[in-house]
Amino acid sequence: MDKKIILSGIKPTGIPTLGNYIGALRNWNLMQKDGNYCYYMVADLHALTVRNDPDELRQQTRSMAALLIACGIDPDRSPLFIQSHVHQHAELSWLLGCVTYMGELNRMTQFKDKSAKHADNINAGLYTYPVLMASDILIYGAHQVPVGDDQKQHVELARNIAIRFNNAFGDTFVVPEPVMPKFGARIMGLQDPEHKMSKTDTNPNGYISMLDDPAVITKKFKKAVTDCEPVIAYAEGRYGCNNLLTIFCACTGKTMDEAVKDFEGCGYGRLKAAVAEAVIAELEPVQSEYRRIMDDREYLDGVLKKGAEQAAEKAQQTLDLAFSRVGIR
Ligand code: AQP
Repeated sequence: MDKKIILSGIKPTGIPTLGNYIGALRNWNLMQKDGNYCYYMVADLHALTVRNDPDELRQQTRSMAALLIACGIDPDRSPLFIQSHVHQHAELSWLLGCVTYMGELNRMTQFKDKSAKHADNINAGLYTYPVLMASDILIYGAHQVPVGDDQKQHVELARNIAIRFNNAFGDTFVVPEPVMPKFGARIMGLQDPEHKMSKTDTNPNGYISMLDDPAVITKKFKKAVTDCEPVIAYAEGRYGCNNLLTIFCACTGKTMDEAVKDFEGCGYGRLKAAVAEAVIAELEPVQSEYRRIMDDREYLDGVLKKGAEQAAEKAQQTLDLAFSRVGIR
């Protein structure tokens, strides 16, 4: 298999959820093991598109970096950095914004969703955030971007921007592709299983945080919304049940057929307890590794400093090329 350059990022808008973990984080770890060259980023600039508390953002940014390492990212092999520490992202974003059409940004479903959710703060950053995300990807020459289903549209926009820029100014950017997990590209909320699980859900029972303790996880699954059908099955329109089965498969490695068979003749109580157990077993080692890393301030600072230096070296090369292509340098 060809070795690829991969870029992965996550916004430090809160503690990541089980959705972030299944849809993204745990796959990031696997991708670096295939001999690919991976860049891992905590996207703090993206976190500013909704109102934020400065102290919380600082704390959540570090905490996110520690969680990424706890999920298996090896900073000795792959640069792990904070987005704002590599100033080149924001600079390239300006160039890319000049080849992005408003019509394209108007179509972004996440902008529509977030505008509805934050009607009192529909800022320009929220609107142009997919351009900054294109910059995050293109600046490293990433071939692949592992994402959950909700971010696929943004990676497709990055592709279009790269192709348009290359056509206008000559070969400059690698055209990236989104990579989605086989299972769990969209984990749904536990209280509203027709919408994706989100770390900024105002109802904490709607999501499993990666740092929830076992008792809380069990309680949240117990309260999960299902339906009145008597049989546990994976079927059209059975959002809550489908979601629990998907989480079960993602955490146990079972196929959907095997999972459905496991719960033949069982009620939702049994399914919910089994899903909770599988999730607790999956998250427990990550949680204890996280606590260990957070206790070692010097180590984490060192990792992030080195990661930013490595990332900036590559980012500057791409930025210089892009600037010279458009006639600025
Ligand atoms: N529910 C989900 N199921 C599967 N994958 C998901 N991802 C997010 N939610 C789910 C994937 O996680 C990666 C990092 O996402 P992000 O935090 O940078 O942004 P997001 O997609 O906006 O995630 P949230 O949790 O919904 O954050 P907030 O609440 O701040 O907007 C991405 O690859 C994403 O696809």
